Amino acid sequence: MRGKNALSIMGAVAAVLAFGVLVQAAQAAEKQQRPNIVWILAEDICPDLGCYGVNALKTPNLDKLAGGGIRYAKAFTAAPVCSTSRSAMMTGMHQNAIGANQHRTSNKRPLPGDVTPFPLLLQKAGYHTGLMYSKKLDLNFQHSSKGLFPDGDWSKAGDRPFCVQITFGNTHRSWHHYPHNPVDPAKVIVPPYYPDTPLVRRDIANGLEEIQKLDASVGGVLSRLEAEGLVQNTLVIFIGDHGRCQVRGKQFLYDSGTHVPLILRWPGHIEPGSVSDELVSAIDVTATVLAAAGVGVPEWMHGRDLLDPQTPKRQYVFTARDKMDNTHDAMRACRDKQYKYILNLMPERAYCQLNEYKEKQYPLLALLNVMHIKGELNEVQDRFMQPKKPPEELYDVVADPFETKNLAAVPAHAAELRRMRKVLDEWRKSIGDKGVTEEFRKGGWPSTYPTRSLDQWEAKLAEWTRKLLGSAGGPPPAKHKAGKKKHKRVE
Ligand SMILES: [Ca+2]
Repeated sequence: MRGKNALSIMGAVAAVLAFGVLVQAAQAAEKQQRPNIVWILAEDICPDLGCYGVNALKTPNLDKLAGGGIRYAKAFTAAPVCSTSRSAMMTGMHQNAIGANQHRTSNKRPLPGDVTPFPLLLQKAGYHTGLMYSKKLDLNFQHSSKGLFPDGDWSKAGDRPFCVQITFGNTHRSWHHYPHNPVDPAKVIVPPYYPDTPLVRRDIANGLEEIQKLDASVGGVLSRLEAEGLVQNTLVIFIGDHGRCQVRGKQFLYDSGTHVPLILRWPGHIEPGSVSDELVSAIDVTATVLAAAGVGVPEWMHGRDLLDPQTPKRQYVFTARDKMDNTHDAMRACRDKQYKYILNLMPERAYCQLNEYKEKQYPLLALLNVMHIKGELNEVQDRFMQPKKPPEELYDVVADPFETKNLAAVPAHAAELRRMRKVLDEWRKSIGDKGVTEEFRKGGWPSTYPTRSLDQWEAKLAEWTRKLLGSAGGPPPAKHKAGKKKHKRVE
């Protein structure tokens, strides 16, 4: 009996061990199948890439990435500036719903309720989460960067699937000219709200040259994935953190401030060379990442899984702007495929009220101020330089992609105005938008406008002209240290 019992116990132990091995093998296989995620964020860019039809520059690496996956033609960030947009992407939530809507707020608060940054959800599911190339997070809520991304480079992931976030910062101001890889200023598109001058063309060309540099940096990451045999099981995401850092772009709710490139590549899951015309919010990328990792999209999340055909597509995207540095202003917007409606909650302030960052960084702001004060701008160009804003703006973004004809007061568009106004109002209620307090309305940097005298703006303009065009207004100086350096490969 004793021998028989011992045999049965040994048999049971062997069965348990065998079962354990099977479970481990199944878990290992599941881990193997879960994709790695490489989420690349580019600072301050609109879809100014070759694959988006822009011919003035060359972006072979991003074009190739799009050719291997899907390119979204109508992707928008939830906010037009770093910290609020990044807070929204980090949680998959509109920033006003989580108290993260004031850019670079000093009294950061914890996230409300169940809202959890996506890296923590991935960590629970066994993911390595790391920041690479840049440590930038820029979030408006309490967090610890070590807690969100403790693990660093993907080479340290071991047998875990990894999710790394990479920010490439060179498309942020200041922009430089790269003589070894130039963009011809004659080929750039000058929006009708800027005067067409050599300074304007040079500044736009410099921005595109920075995008070419960014393209090479992205190429470094893609080459490394190829060299390490990781392409097949990696979801690569490329997105802008908001629109371009230019007058009437970043900080505003026009497409130039919120329309971004978005490319996803995931072999076997996304048809190569796809182009989507659906409306997408950057917070949808967060949901897509969690779904791809097998975590699932939390119920509290505003974002939707882009790769789930069962999820209803968006009819509208919503964007919001509040404090920028210490410039107090507030705007809300909704956009469908044809119309954009902007609600200016502080119409009493100028679009170009004081913002120290922009006055230091934007050559065109000096040019526009000088020409405005001298009365040299046309009506479209001068509208952004007015001392007040209209309370509402409505644009037909198909007929008027540069958003220059405000239709809010045009009777023929009254029905669309009512519709968009209602949609925005319902959205604001649904996210608990607190709007503007009287204290906020009166606060911030002085709102007097113009912010400087003509003499002061002319001195600034002369300085920018010297920097961008050379002292004689001739060709730009062919010296910039970055132009001599090889692009740093991401290791
Ligand atoms: Ca940014």
